[in-house]
Amino acid sequence: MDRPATEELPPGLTASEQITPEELQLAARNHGMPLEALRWPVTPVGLHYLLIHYDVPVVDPAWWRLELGGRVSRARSFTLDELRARPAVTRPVTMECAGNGRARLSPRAVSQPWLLEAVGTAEWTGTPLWPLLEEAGVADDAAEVVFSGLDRGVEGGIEQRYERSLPLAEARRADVLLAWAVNGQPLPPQHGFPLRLLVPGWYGMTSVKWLSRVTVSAEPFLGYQQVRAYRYRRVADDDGEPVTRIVPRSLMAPPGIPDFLTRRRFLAPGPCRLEGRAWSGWGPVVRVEVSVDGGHAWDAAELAAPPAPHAWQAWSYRWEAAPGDYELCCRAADATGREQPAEPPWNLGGYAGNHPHRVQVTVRSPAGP
Ligand SMILES: Nc1nc2c(c(=O)[nH]1)N[C@H]1C(S)=C(S)[C@@H](COP(=O)(O)O)O[C@H]1N2
Ligand SMILES: [Mo]
Repeated sequence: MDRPATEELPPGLTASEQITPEELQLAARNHGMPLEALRWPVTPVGLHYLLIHYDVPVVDPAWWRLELGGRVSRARSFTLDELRARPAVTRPVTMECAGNGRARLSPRAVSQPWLLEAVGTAEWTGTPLWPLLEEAGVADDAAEVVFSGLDRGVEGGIEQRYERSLPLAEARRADVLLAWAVNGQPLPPQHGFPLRLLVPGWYGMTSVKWLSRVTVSAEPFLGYQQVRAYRYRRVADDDGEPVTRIVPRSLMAPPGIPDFLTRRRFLAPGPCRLEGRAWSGWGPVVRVEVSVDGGHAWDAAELAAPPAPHAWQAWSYRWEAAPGDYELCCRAADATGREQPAEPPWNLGGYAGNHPHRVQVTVRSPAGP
């Protein structure tokens, strides 16, 4: 293969080999959503995945302010109470980490080693961003809006705050929120207390937590998380394309019961209802297919309409399970024609690895208690 060795890839390491202690350290901090939680339409907060680049900051609303400035006529700051007094909306949104699937790519980037669990759907409550910016008077030369978190760290050798930008046209969308609650509760520390950005349809890195500053800018933002991380690059010195919206994915709630260590599933022979969820940030999912033979033959699953524009859709499939070993698979396609390919294009950062989900199962009569 023509993949160059870089500092970001341990030489010769393939996905089947052991992950590094550094990857394990990240995996233990940033937990995924156990796939059985796909059975809930709205993910209970403690089961939603987490991705925290640096440390969870301790924030006291007594001193916390949201500063709004840059290319606006009236810069100002808001207390949490002032924001909460504004018109509020609540909507279910599926959030997924751009690195979901990374651990299975070969070779893989040494980073958070997600398998498939970096997803969750929560009901976020907040106030739309755009009216705040309009009230502040956005300058004619505005091009982007930069969102700064309170958390600091060192990444790629660079000391930084966690910051990301959005093009003005995206920041203007009515569904982009400044959110202070999740599933009806104030944001817990790990999800961005007291305030986070929420950009439905985009990968999670866009939804800046512990938000403290919103800066309208006439220039493209060149921060690390914008121009180094979250780019589709094949070689390290390539600028790459920015990672933006979520590509289609479907996951299956694992049927039956698991083996403790391997997670292989065991289920009894007979009629069985396979079920899961599917989503895409580009448009609604229009097709989910299931294979019970490792991806050779595919059959259409039943697919429910999305409960809201960027919330995952339930699917189900009736399977007559006969004794034997199987590899169950699912894959989704959205209304724009994007689908889950057998082999998604490899990239250095390990982003958007949306292989079909594969679940190993053994159908046999129950033994034991
Ligand atoms: N300030 C800040 N915001 C952040 C992050 C971060 O590390 N710091 N991680 C981002 C990434 S990569 C993801 S996938 C989502 C995860 O949100 P969650 O932990 O609430 O699921 O938050 C994003 N917002
Ligand atoms: Mo992420």
